[in-house]
Amino acid sequence: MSSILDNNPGLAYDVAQVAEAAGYLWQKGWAERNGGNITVNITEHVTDEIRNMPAISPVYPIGVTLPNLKGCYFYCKGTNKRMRDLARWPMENGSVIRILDDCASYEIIADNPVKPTSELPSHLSVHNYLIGKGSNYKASLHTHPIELVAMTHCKKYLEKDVATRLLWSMIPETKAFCPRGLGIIPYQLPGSNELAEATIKELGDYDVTIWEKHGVFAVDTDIMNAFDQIDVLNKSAQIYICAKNMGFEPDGMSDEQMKEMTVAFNLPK
Ligand code: 2HA
Ligand code: ZN
Repeated sequence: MSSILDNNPGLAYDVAQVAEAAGYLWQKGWAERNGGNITVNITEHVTDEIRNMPAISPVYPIGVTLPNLKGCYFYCKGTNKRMRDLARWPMENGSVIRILDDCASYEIIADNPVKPTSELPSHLSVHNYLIGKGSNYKASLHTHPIELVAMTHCKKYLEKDVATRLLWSMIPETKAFCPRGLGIIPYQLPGSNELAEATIKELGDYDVTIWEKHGVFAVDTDIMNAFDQIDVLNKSAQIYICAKNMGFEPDGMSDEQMKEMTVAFNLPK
């Protein structure tokens, strides 16, 4: 069977990266059943041939109007699809969609009529926001990292920047590779527009946000970078929990050590 990926190395590479990341999410235990979702703005790889491809689905409403998405194309994980299956068969467990000119609806164009993720309103609203501010970020990733989600069940970690400072202080690399920290988003219904709006508000200040008692939502230039930011944060959460399990509260890097590292790595304060 022919695929939209044929003769399009840029697009094939993006989708291969999504499949690789999906495998990591499963291996880490962050993607039970159909948990988590991924969307990537692939518009830069779209050729005239792709623009002329007919729809293979009905037109579906997005649920919101997103003016910056006019003419955009996205690879989206399918709703109810498993990350572990997507890792092996990305075009059977996800699809490429075209945003229609009303900026409020979409159609599937390839390879199979796999309906996109239930978090599509959040994902597309975020892409609309990123394009609007001239960002070069193309990927958004939602997943359920165990230790980070566990921390959101405790009020003190939900206060602004408390978790960020704690996680940064566990190991120098965490601030180096997640320099904007972790934004906190109070509980909202999964898939709701309220959740999308709250996420966008926090993405002004953070690349990685956490949905209370649910999971993480991260954005970056590509899917691997989005994954890596979550991975370094969750590693720090594991170190913190490991120390607590050994029976002590970890000291964390001192303010002096944090300051020295911030200057040495040229990081934002
Ligand atoms: O797509 O994780 O939040 C499955 C989810 C929804
Ligand atoms: Zn989820």
